[in-house]
Amino acid sequence: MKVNFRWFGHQNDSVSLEHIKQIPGINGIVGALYDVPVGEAWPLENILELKNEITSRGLNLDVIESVNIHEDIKLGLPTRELYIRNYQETIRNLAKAGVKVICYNFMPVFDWTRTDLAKELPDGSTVLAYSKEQIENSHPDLIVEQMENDSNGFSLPGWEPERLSQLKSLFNLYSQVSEEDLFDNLRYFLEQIIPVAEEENIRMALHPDDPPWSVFGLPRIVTNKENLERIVNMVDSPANSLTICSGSLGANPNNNIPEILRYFLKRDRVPFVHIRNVKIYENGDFEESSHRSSDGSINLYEIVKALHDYDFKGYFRPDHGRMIWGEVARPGYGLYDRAMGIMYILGLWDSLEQRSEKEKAERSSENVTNQ
Ligand SMILES: [Mn+2]
Repeated sequence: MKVNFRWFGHQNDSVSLEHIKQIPGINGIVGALYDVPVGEAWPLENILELKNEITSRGLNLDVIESVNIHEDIKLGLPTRELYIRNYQETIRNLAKAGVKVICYNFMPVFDWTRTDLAKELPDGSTVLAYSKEQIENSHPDLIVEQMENDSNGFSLPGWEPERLSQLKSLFNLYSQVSEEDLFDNLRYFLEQIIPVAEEENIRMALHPDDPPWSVFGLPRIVTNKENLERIVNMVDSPANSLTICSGSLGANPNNNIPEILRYFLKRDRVPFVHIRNVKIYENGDFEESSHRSSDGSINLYEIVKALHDYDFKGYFRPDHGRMIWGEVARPGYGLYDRAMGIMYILGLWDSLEQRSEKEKAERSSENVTNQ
């Protein structure tokens, strides 16, 4: 299991590579180019520049998150052909730079959605939170405005201004797109992307929708085990894989994350895992919590146990963290709580490792006695 940490580049992140390097067990950075408009091909030169910056600090750049998908692809418009060609070129360029996994999502218009980016918990820490009622009584424009105002001056990943400037026309276009259409448009995309990923030894890792249900009436399909299964079967290849994100899928209590994880690990469709906890309420609200199992609704022990049982060799990163100790950072992406999350996950992993070593030793001594 390779420990990774998301980083937004030296101009866009409050956290430095030097500090990330000091997290025990760290292997690499989950990075991206943030100055290429959605839909354009990522220039090799810029990718190599990012890679050199990261590898010169002794860290790897094996995982990219995200290469965002142009809305025309999700909408199935004729103009998608150009954007799909550009996406293929991005895959080839990333492969040239040694990248192994590309995380992406297929959510119409909005990326992850929250109603509060700094909800205060009783201990004084703040977290990202979602109020169902607030979404139901709000308007997309208001949510966009609120996200911008609450972002501590950082741009939010997935909330690129150029995409959101056309909110109204996008909503009009999506009013004609059903969930079945969205499945068709994803299939069309995968059929052209996956052969290129196979050729280039890259694994595409689709991230679940966050939250895993429709917001503002937009279609959403990457939401549960059944749909994930349908998607990996669309193009049956290990290159057509998943990012299992415990917090995104886990916001719906019907999603049994350890079970889903085991199912797709068995099929070798999980090159990348996002691990975080989330506390869900009966009324459909949820808030992010510390990684510790007892602080949220998800049993992280069972998640790490599933990874350990399958001898997981892929990548994980702590997903979001709380904002603690007065840190000022991009909401969800401070250093301290994410680093603590890594230590918790590694603690679980190491204890499982010790236990299986001990069991192995006991078995072999039993064999000796039996002989
Ligand atoms: Mn995630």
